[in-house]
Amino acid sequence: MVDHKLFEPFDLGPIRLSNRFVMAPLTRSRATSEGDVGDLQVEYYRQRAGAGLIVSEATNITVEGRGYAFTPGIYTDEHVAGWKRVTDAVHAEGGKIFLQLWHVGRISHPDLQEGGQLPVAPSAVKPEGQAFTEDGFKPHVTPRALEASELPRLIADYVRATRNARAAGFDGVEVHSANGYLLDQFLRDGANKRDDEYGGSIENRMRFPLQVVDAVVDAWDAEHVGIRISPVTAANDLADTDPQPLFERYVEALSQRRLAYLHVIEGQTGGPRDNIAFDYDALRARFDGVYMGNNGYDADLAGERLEAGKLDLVCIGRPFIANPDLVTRLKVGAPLNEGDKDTFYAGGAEGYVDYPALTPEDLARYAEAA
Ligand code: 8OZ
Repeated sequence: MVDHKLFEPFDLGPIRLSNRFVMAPLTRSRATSEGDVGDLQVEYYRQRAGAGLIVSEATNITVEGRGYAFTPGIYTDEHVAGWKRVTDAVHAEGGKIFLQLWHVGRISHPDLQEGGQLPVAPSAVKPEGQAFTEDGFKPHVTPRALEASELPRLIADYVRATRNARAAGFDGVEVHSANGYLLDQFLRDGANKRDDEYGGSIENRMRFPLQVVDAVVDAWDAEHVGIRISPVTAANDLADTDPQPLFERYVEALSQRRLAYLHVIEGQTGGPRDNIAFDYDALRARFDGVYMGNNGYDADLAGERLEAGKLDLVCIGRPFIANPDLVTRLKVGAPLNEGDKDTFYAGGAEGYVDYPALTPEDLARYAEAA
């Protein structure tokens, strides 16, 4: 049975959500070459404002942090103006929206960098795989290892992006510390081979991500800052030799910061939940705050885990692509539209803003049957 508490309002600190369903950050690659958003994104996010909370698609905090063509930015005045139209549209529908702050680190390509420079990373370790450039997929390169003396510059980029997100009307920001991007590259030892105070021990590997979190909190406040982690996902060729103690320590440190929420991808991002053993309840126990569970959830699993005290918010990704009114559909038990994978990242309106919501007649029919 669906847990009805999922459909009731939830107070995320000072932010009242209309329900406990969160639309996951979903890269859709429809921004301009400059990272601007416009009419298409306004319509897309407006259609999905029935989620209790939307987390925006991952958004570049700077050119250096960009790893995929046609992803949006939050580092220019034009970016702020474009996003302001999106947040206004979501708010007009009674929704709430956080912006996800993104720096990809080594998951980039010189074609996406200013002056064709190398991508930056904690260490010069090349990931397997390919980058998505404006000319298609190109193999990743060996990144340039960041000097410790450069890190304040990156922190300043996070701070500027946070201020910009606030100016653009977002309800908060989510620090992207998952899926093999920059902060995750510092955390997990598959990409962090440093021998300074930013590498080696767990304490050292957490140092830069926590400095970023502290700076972002300083730039706004803890109630408006969430964070996303993915302890075992293999996305972007990243792994850690011993993730359980690493992420338990990280979550303890995050808990001390009193963040708005902890967003955890349980298992492989977009894949199986349980093919790698990991104790997520141990993370939940270490975080004194709102726990957002993600990956492969439907309303039944979310209801069960909410009932068992294992999550507060449930974050759903792909079903929101094809079902703008997903929460309504789950509530009335209506069938879900199937998403078309060919248009997930294809650009343009098709497969983006043309998935149908239920009509009032459909709704009446399902409500009657329920
Ligand atoms: C899919 C395609 C491109 C980027 C992530 C931001 O995994 C992403 C992403 C996902 O967090």
